[in-house]
Amino acid sequence: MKGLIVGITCGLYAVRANDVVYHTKPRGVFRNQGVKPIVGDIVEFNPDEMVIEVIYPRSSALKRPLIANISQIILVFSIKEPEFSFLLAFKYLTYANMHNIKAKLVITKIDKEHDEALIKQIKETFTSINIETYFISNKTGEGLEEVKALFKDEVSCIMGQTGVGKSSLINAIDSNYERAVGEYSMALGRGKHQTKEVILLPYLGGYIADTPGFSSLELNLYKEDLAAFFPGFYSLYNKCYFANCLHLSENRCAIKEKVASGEISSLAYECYKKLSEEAIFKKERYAK
Ligand SMILES: Nc1nc2c(ncn2[C@@H]2O[C@H](COP(=O)(O)OP(=O)(O)O)[C@@H](O)[C@H]2O)c(=O)[nH]1
Ligand SMILES: [Mg+2]
Ligand SMILES: [Zn+2]
Repeated sequence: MKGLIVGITCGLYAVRANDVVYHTKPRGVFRNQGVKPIVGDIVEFNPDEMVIEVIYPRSSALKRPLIANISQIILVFSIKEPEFSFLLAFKYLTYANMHNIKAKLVITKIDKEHDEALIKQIKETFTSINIETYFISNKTGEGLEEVKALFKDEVSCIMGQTGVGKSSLINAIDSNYERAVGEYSMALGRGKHQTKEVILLPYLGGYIADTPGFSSLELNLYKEDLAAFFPGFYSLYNKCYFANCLHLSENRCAIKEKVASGEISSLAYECYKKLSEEAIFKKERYAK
């Protein structure tokens, strides 16, 4: 029988097929081959023996969160508590680009007192690079209808730091889900109660993944990947004079020209420089 892995608990793989969930184990042969099924895998399993026999090829696979076959990433940030970060938004968007998965931005907690100029700046910055951006409140319901529609027929992975309101968003768009909601702790600077596992919830003909938040430090990007996949850079990448251009101190850099002409916002470029500074090289640049 063909099914979808929707969760993993205590070594058992929950496989959903025809609206029934089976608790299965992978065949021993996978272990010998060093292959591990992950949430999002489409598998062939034997419902009598409750064993997974085949893992179908993945259309995409992320390491953080560990999940396969998603069709879009819904990046969740809050306007406050924790503060919105352009730097982090660009980091996550680069990560999505690297995996060739489309991403959309959802900003929560707009019911909290906030700076309207910041909202305007977020809107301008991201819509100018064709990232759909939505502002919502999980508390008052503002903006939720539009965001609900984003999930139709998609396998969506909700990503974002702990405490931004990922689980609250899932609960707000469907009251059948009772995802554990944590508090944002001022003292810890993050959410207190954390979603611990990756889980796929059926929704509007597709699935939504609720995931544990992870620290941005765990999202390691290399300088080369940033240079190629930073939002807005990709189509220009081959236009720089140097093939391995990092768009920093190099001459005849197509990216820097677009920054100078205003086609790439200086805010985006400042974030790029900072992320590149923090990142390490993937390869030794010059062979000895
Ligand atoms: N005021 C307000 N609080 C929110 C909103 N969304 C989430 N919260 C609160 O933020 C905290 C963290 O939410 P949670 O859903 O657990 O975040 P997660 O870690 O991303 O899953 C909880 O105290 C929620 O009640 C919102 O839109 N407005
Ligand atoms: Mg959560
Ligand atoms: Zn360049």
